[in-house]
Amino acid sequence: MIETACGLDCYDACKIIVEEEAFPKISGDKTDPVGNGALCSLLHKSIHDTERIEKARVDGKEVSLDEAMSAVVTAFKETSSLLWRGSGNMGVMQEVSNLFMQKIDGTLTHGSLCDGAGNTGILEGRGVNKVLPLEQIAKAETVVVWGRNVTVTNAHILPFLEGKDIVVIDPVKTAMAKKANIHLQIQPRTDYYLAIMLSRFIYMEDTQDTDWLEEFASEYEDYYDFTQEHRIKPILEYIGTDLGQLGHVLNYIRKKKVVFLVGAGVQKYSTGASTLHAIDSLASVLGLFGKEGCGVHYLSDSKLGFDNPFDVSCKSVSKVLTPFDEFDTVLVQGGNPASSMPDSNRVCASLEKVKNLIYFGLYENETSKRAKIVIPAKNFFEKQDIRLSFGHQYIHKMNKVIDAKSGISEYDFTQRLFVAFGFDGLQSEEAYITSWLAQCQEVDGVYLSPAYEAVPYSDGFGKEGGDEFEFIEDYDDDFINTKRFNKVRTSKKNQIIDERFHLLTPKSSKGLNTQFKQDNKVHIHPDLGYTQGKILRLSSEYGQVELEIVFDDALAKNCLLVHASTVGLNALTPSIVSIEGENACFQEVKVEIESLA
Ligand SMILES: Nc1nc2c(c(=O)[nH]1)N[C@H]1C(S)=C(S)[C@@H](COP(=O)(O)OP(=O)(O)OC[C@H]3O[C@@H](n4cnc5c(=O)[nH]c(N)nc54)[C@H](O)[C@@H]3O)O[C@H]1N2
Ligand SMILES: Nc1nc2c(c(=O)[nH]1)N[C@H]1C(S)=C(S)[C@@H](COP(=O)(O)OP(=O)(O)OC[C@H]3O[C@@H](n4cnc5c(=O)[nH]c(N)nc54)[C@H](O)[C@@H]3O)O[C@H]1N2
Ligand SMILES: [Mo]
Repeated sequence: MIETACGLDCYDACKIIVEEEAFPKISGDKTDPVGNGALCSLLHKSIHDTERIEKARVDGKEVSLDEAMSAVVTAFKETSSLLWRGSGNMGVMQEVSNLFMQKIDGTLTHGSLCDGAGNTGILEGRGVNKVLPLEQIAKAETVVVWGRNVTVTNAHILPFLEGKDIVVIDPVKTAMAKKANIHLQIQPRTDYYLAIMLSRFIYMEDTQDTDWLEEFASEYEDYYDFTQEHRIKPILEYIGTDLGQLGHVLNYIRKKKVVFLVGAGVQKYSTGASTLHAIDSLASVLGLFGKEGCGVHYLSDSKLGFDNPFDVSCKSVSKVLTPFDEFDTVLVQGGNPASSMPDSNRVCASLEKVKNLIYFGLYENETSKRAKIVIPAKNFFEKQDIRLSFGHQYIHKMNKVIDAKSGISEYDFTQRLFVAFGFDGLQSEEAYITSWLAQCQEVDGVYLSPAYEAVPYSDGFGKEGGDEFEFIEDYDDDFINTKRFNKVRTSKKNQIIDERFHLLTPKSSKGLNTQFKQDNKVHIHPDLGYTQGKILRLSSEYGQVELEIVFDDALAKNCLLVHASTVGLNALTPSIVSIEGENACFQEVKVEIESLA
């Protein structure tokens, strides 16, 4: 039996068991508290349905790995080099290549395409972003699923939600919303206001957790004052809800054990940090931190508590607005920026100007097509690694299951560069793996994050504990200003031919970001006068894409939904970063539509 873990970028990070020689047959581990023995279709896809890059390439010509690696060495002798790393493999060894970048005085990236805005909002309130253990979620009475599409992106959490009252807050009637006790189908980008309004009503009816607040968040009266600066009637209208609905929600969250499961969906906006800070502030008013069965579960800092041997001090540029063309050599490792970054037209033009674009990955994609040098990677069954998780405290050693037919691991890639440049200081692969594991808490043969606490924040907030929770006290946006988006152009013969829609870009059940299965559809409400199956042109101030129409009554009439895995989608999305947290703002855009043919 060989044990390993799934390296795909997901909350669940499941344990995998492979019988000796039985690969590609794999199974889950029934004793795994997270995966409970089940494995998802994406993991199976990653083994069975993908075409791997088998051969290295230079200038479009297939070459041996040695030849391609000498082209890489030459490329890194240029004056300026950048490493842009994606999240194709979540193993910690992905970062070993930082050590080489430091040696050549190269550049890395900062900021995030994923959870960075929300993470910053959490740090503002709590000081550290600790994971809420799944075992606490299991003890809740009510779970509020807030901008997370659990059945698609986090399916292994479902057993922990069984038998609970469920409130879903999502502009889309998701599968979970259909089963929930309440679904608040709010307008996109209004979660900050919703959290403020709920806090305000809790104060108004005097059901805040005063004992807890006195001890852990004593500025709560200032926060009450802040919530009162928000006018109730226009804001409820703007959110798309009313007092009656919010009264129902309060019945499920007042004086109960409540967990908020917050997803990436609420924070793909310039204001994403404030949204998480406001949601945490609401949780504090309810006294949900540091207690059994309560808390806020978001994408947590999986490296919290570790001393990371791959932490380096390098120059860095934005991960979201990366100026690729300012570098002679760009290494894209484990990512597909030509498709996954916002504003693809800008990104692709910039990538095309790079003298030496190196793509180091598993599959052909929009980035590999543009690369001068292509290096095939090994997948996570073909190398050893350590898997941390942003969704839970369990840590798995990823053991090698099979020998790769081709490709090179990140460690071997880095080691070859160290040798070619005559650098020293790289330890053995084994030494790094051991150093990560040695830092874990080990309980009955199970590894846990060094930062794991059964009930996080029970000693207060901040890095050392003992600090108080800091409430949100300002907001860099004005909901009235956001109306600049809502320019509706006149319709011909009462038919709406051109309106400005919100663009929702959630994850797809069939793909993992841009991997495996790409999509070509746009979801739209059936009552808008369009025809299913026809082609719709979507345009924003950044670009255009043409997609096939699918009717979807889970959407409000002013929203379009295009899965994040759709080719061409990010031509529409903006080159801006969030006000705080240096995050991409994929949904901070409105689009016009036009039916073709
Ligand atoms: N199958 C599959 N699973 C995945 C991935 C994948 O590509 N495919 N990707 C993985 C990765 S990288 C990540 S980061 C996670 C992300 O997983 P999630 O946190 O679930 O994020 P999303 O799927 O982007 O969006 C979640 C929900 O947010 C809703 N939403 C959109 N805008 C708003 C809003 O303004 N307010 C509110 N309240 N809700 C809103 C969407 O309708 C959607 O239901 O999933 C991981 N798991
Ligand atoms: N519009 C819109 N865009 C989005 C999002 C959205 O919600 N909406 N979501 C964003 C989010 S949350 C994320 S996390 C990003 C993800 O965006 P990226 O980080 O670019 O991830 P992927 O598109 O999945 O590309 C991963 C690539 O990694 C390679 N790979 C896999 N395993 C390995 C390995 O072991 N070694 C190496 N060297 N390569 C490997 C594969 O070839 C694959 O093509 O996308 C973002 N883009
Ligand atoms: Mo992500």
